[in-house]
Amino acid sequence: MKIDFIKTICPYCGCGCGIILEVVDGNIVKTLPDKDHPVSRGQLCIKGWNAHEFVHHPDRLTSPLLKGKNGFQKIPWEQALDIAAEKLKAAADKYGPDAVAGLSSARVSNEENYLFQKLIRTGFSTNNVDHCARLCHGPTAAAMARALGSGAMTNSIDDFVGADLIIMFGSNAAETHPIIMGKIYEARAKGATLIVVDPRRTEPAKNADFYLPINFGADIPLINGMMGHILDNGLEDSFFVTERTQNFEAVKKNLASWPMDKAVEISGIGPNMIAKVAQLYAKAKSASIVFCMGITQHSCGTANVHAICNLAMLCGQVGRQNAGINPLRGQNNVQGSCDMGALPNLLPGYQDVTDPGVRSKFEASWKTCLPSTPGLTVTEMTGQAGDNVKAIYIMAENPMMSDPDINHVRERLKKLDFLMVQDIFLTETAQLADLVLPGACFAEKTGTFTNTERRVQLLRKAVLPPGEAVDDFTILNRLAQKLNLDFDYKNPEEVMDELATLVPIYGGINFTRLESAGLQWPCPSHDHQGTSFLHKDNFSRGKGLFVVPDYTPPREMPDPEYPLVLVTGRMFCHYHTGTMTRRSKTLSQEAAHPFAQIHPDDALALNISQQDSVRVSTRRGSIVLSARLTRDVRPGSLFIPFHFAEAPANALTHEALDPVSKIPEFKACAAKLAKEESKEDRKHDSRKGQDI
Ligand SMILES: Nc1nc2c(c(=O)[nH]1)N[C@H]1C(S)=C(S)[C@@H](COP(=O)(O)OP(=O)(O)OC[C@H]3O[C@@H](n4cnc5c(=O)[nH]c(N)nc54)[C@H](O)[C@@H]3O)O[C@H]1N2
Ligand SMILES: Nc1nc2c(c(=O)[nH]1)N[C@H]1C(S)=C(S)[C@@H](COP(=O)(O)OP(=O)(O)OC[C@H]3O[C@@H](n4cnc5c(=O)[nH]c(N)nc54)[C@H](O)[C@@H]3O)O[C@H]1N2
Ligand code: SF4
Ligand SMILES: [Mo]
Repeated sequence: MKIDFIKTICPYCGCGCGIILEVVDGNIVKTLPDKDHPVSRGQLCIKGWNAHEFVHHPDRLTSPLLKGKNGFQKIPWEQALDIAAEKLKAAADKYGPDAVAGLSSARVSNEENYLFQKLIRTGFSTNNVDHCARLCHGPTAAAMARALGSGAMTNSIDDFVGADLIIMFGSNAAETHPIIMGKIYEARAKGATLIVVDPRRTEPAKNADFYLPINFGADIPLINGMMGHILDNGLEDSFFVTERTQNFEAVKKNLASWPMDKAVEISGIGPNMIAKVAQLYAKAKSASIVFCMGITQHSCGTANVHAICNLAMLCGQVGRQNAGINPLRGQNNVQGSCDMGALPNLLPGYQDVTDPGVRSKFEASWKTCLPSTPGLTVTEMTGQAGDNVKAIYIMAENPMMSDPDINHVRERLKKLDFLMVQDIFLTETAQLADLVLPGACFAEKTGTFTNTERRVQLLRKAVLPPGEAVDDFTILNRLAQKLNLDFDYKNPEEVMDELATLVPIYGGINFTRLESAGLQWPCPSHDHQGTSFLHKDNFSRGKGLFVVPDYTPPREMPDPEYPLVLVTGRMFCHYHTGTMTRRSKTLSQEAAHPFAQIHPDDALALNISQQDSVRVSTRRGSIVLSARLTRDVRPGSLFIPFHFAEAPANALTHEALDPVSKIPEFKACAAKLAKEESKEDRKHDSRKGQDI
């Protein structure tokens, strides 16, 4: 018997915890926590502890699949890659370069993302490459890059422990970033004040010193109310505002149109509470803001993030070790996939594709001519599928579950000339594909992931992929050969070395230096130790920019026909479209079935009891799932996690987009609820009844 212990990184959330895979005779039998890991230090959440459970699942894709008249049939790799190259090229030749589009992924390595965007840009001469960051922290990237010069978390995860005050806007980190929540609780145990702003009474809300049950989409009014109070009472940091920022006068003028009673009316938070948290935040020695999808997934998402930046700059609570603005990045490698330029307007390292100087640097290295106009975003690609866009290559994303209004997405994807999906399972999206390529998962590859605190970390191969499945790095290289492109990298390390020459923030990073604890970018040179917090003496853009945030309410408000507000999001033991966690025995046992959180008053009015089958409908579609009655949601609202394919929340969601970042409004639309008279005996999960 051969036993190995392989140190690597958890494949789920952006905390980027260290795990050790125990491998017996080529099979992973256990996941253990890594005591030496700089972030997790021997701790993991339930997903991390069970990270190996999907790896050897019999549903794994084991060979390329081509769709024919009688469904999918297995084909050899050579044939699959020939078809892939031929079909993608045919679309570009017939309809022009922008008829091809690619979805890259926050689940795969930096090196794979780098190759993917290089393949799309150099292979088809289009910037039509994007990924799920668009659905996630797109507004953060847009607003923080504009206001501060960088869209990343300003501080490190450990820095939370030293903060005197932490205010969380729209983040349920106890379920979504559990290891970070642990650090926040550690700070609280040491005396820090915890303030939580969320329409739902989440676990962080229950453990907060001050909980603000805000109205949906009303964060700008709340923050404007706080800023008005701070200015009226002279609590601002005028030295910081004068020395380090610009355009404050415009924001100050705008605040004149936000008297306290207007902030109170729209946000639903009382004047004393607004005043109290404003004072605490302004007066704290070091205050840290945490924010997540409750802020970004709104049609005013970018403006929401500007409001947060304004508040922090007004009080000088940014640019210090324990004070900053911290968007918790969601996916294991979403920071990295953005860093790698899997974005339609930016080349690797956030270098603008419209800048001729930038383009010529990449053109010289890649020996090619690059397109200069920004490409399409995720939602634009699917929105234009069948019209301008004729062929889409999707690597490691599942838009048929994760995009808004999936009934519409399905219709659109079906209109394509060619859809190719590269995944580890036959997902809802892969089922629609003409060609499916079997990739390898995190445990079967080397490379790097960059976590939410900008820490670039090594991923180590523990086992072989199943059957003929091949890692995404190899697939991309082989496809590049078929497309006659000028690249064929020997290993991921070579990609990182090339990246370091082109991307200054990764300039000092190489695989050898990452061996022990990884490195936090910016790391510009080989003698640089990495950067734990940003914007110390200057903002990355020079002066911090105040921007007037235009408040707009959610695009679809409740009405007599659809009287409830539907919020969608996550729960602890499942991850996104469920392809991995729902194939984990342990995690599935924790939560096996889809449910909607409903307030008991709404349930009573409709004669709905705990665990009844209910139908939730919107103008886009309807789903049937089980009722979970809880006072954690407010009357007149529903919360549904989007992990369950049998009751997909995105059959209900709305396509309304934030005009700047193009993120969909996943966090609010109008819905109705009815008891479903079903004969079916619905199974119940282990949390039966405990919520009410
Ligand atoms: N277990 C688990 N962990 C995950 C993931 C997962 O799928 N499962 N996914 C990862 C990814 S990619 C991401 S992006 C993160 C997301 O992590 P989070 O953003 O923490 O998760 P969500 O459940 O989407 O939403 C957070 C909260 O926003 C609140 N909210 C809704 N509307 C508003 C509003 O108008 N204002 C305010 N202030 N709050 C509002 C919701 O009630 C919800 O509690 O999680 C990451 N971690
Ligand atoms: N209603 C609603 N919808 C949402 C959200 C919400 O809050 N509400 N949140 C949005 C957000 S923040 C996000 S980030 C998106 C996430 O949306 P997606 O990225 O589409 O969701 P995932 O389930 O993470 O999809 C990743 C896919 O990659 C595959 N995969 C995993 N590892 C590998 C690998 O190494 N190689 C290959 N080839 N495949 C791999 C998985 O099997 C899976 O099919 O969802 C968005 N959609
Ligand atoms: S907190 Fe995130 S990275 Fe850490 S073990 Fe849990 S899912 Fe994995
Ligand atoms: Mo996300």
